[in-house]
Amino acid sequence: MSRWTATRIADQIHSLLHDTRLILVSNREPYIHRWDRQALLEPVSKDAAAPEIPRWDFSWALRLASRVSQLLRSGEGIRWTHAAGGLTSALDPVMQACHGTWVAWGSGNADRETVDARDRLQVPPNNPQYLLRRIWLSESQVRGFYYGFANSALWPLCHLHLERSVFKPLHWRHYQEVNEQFAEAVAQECQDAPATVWVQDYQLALCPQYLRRRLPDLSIMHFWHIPWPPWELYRVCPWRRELLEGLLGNDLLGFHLDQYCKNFLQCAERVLGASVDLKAGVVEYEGRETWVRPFPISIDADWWAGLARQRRVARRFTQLRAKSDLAFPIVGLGVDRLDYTKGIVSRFQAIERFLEKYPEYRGRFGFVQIAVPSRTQIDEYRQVKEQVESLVERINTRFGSDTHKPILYRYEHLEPAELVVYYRMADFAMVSSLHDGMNLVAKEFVASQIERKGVLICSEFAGAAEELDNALMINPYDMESVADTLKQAIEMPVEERTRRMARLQEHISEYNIYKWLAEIFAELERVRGESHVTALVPLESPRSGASALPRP
Ligand code: GDG
Repeated sequence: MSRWTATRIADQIHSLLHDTRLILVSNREPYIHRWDRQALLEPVSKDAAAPEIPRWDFSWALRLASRVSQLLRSGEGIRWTHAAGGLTSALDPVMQACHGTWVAWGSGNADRETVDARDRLQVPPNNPQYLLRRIWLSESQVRGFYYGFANSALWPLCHLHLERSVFKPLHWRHYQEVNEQFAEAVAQECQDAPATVWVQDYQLALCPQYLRRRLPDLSIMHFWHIPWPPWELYRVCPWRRELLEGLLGNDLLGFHLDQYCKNFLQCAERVLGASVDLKAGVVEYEGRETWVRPFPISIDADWWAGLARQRRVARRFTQLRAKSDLAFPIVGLGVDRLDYTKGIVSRFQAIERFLEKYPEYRGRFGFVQIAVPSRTQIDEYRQVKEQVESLVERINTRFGSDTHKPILYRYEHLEPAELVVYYRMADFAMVSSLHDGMNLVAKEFVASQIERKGVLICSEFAGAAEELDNALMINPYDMESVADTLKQAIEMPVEERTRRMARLQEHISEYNIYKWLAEIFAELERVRGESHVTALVPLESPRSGASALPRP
């Protein structure tokens, strides 16, 4: 069977959806509008900075207000960007092909200026293909719903960090309120034509149930991008019943791995007393069925390989390599949102141990860490940042000199065209997650390795480890053995590197993001009882070969 591509998905999406309209629901929006500070301030700041204006003269404020109103009228001064992130880039072409509606939080500071009276706009802004319906959240809702319950309670709980989970009734109330708001908006969007609703991730666990109350016959599915914890841990959540009931509003619920499905099914059984068929992967609760299935997410491997091959990438590659801070014979790489689940501290401890244990590599080895700022309003994230940065300093002081530093730390978000240069350049990449739903960085590194000389070192506790068995596996808690694996990666003969990388590439090129999408839609079709496919997708790893994909 030929490979799944964006075009093939686009061609089949209408029949996969049975000609219903696709309504995608996520916390993050695919297009963001922001005021361009330059356009806003330039004509004002020139005058405002003039020394002859006394400090008590507030005429600059009047000029700023008049500039804002002028820009508002003309629509100038507002810039839009495509939200960064694997999921939004993968789903955007699908939405463009099926002309559906995407419901999301309008988080840009000029988002309100660009919608119509029903909070909608056509996107992409330069080539309208589908509707974006924006939801507005107050500052206290963002604090309680997003930074609070979603990221200070659910995120640590699902990643097995019980000690970091904070359960506050106020956060929970905001979480319920925002999920109601999303459900209400989606219900409104469903009024015009028959729809299929696809909810994304852990910020919206209650949305399916709230939606089901409004529209009992609607087709609803959900993809949960992070792990689901085992029952022994999950049960500490004060709202364990409500979260499960929320998700059981779905017809189909997807996780990356079979293990997360099993954890969820066990929670439904033990917490709610629901009737669960573990083998078939189905829960029956209050007269309804929810099917629970593994769908390991992937990337658009061709897109990353294409980007890595671009001439500008090759030029930047040469430029970076010539810089003194990267002029090492061996370059390692880590790319992560700065999150405690990614195991960045353990990674640096292992690197320190490696340099201690194998002094012959001092001065010959450099490690680039791209740390993307994330959830900086939460204390836990600020603490981990401090911890990481002090370790970087310690290692650089201990093993560096005036001319070289073993760790090159970049705390910033890079454009994909810059990120790919590092993916392509690295002799090895290190994913050391303590627990991770999947980890797309591992797959992006593989896709971008066009010379096939890099080695992937992958934590056993990242979902990606189940598929990427040609990586070198590590247990990030075992510092001594991680240090030895680093040495093994560095000393791996070229033939072995190439062989392993070729196999990894074969896998992600077949199991790409489009196959992921096709499998989810085909399974929804089966669940609705309208499928021509008789076999179920088994509750096992994606390598099992059985598939519920429709024939092309
Ligand atoms: C959650 C789950 C699951 C990173 N730095 C830059 C940048 N990135 C992009 C990568 C990649 C994405 O961010 C990170 O994805 P991960 O999968 O590694 O991690 P999470 O953000 O925690 O994602 C995870 C995922 O959802 C999908 O289901 O795999 O387990 O935790 O795409 O490329 N992108 C750009 N510049 C950067 O500096 N442009």
